[in-house]
Amino acid sequence: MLDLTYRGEPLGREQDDFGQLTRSDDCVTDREELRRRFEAEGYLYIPGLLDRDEVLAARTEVMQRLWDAGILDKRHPMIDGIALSEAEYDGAATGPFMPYLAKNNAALEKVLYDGPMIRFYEFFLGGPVSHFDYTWFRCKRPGRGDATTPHCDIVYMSRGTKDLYTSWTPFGDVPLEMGGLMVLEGSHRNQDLKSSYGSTDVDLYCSNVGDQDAVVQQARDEDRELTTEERQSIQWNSTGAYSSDAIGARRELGGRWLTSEYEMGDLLLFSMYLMHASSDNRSNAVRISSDSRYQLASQPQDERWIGDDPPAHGIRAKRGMVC
Ligand SMILES: O=C(O)CCC(=O)C(=O)O
Repeated sequence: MLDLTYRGEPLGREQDDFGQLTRSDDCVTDREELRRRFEAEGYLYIPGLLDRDEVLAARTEVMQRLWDAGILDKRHPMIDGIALSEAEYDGAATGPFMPYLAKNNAALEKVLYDGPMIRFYEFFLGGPVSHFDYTWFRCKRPGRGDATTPHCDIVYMSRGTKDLYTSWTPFGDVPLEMGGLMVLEGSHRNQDLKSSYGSTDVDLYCSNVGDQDAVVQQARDEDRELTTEERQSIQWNSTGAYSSDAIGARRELGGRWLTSEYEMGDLLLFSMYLMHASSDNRSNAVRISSDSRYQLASQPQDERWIGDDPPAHGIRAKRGMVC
């Protein structure tokens, strides 16, 4: 693990800087033990929980879309997901976050919202579950620009129950050099972090500062999104990322970055308060994965992520607050 990098810099130099995720495939039928581990670690890493053939079917659909979009190198089999080199790539994709890969993708929905995934959550949570309709999908191209910045999910989805769970699902094998997800050991138990950064909301703005309320209201009246300039002029409650530096975040907060070599069929689920990030993709293939959210059906949902056309972080989600 010592040669993992974040934006080109070594993530650590000592063995103590990194660790391996604890596996929980030994206790998937023991609810009490699952709950105990989740409370203690803030995550459950369950290799092989999902149906590998179903995951492969979803991968095939996503790779077809990336192939058609001109992101893959057509001198290699499509399913391998080999990326065009930086020099050959014409910038067809806008960035690593590509929710369109999840839209109208029945094979993906089967993996995420049916079968072993839902059965697992029903068992783990002890009742009927619901999930967000919105699915986050990422395609991390090789290079140093796409590593995920350290953050906790709560700042993006705290308007319903906080007893909410993220599933991070790789749609391909992810060797270490491909930059899979890593979580910051013990960060979910950091009370200072929880009550500061962890209690912010990226869609809240300061309504009592300058003319921000008027700017948001005008966009709403005109039924449009904020322009880049307008967005930049507003004082937001949170910018989302805890910092842009995974190396510095670990130094500040302590703990090790924990990760694993993931395989298709593996599931990593974690708490809203667990800090996570990813390292650089230093392979020659794209790393594709989704993140999806689950909760008990009886609890309130964050409406930004519900429905056929969810508000997401658009104008309908913005709310003023007195700062
Ligand atoms: O896949 C990644 O790099 C980031 C995923 C993430 O932020 C999440 O699952 O909440």
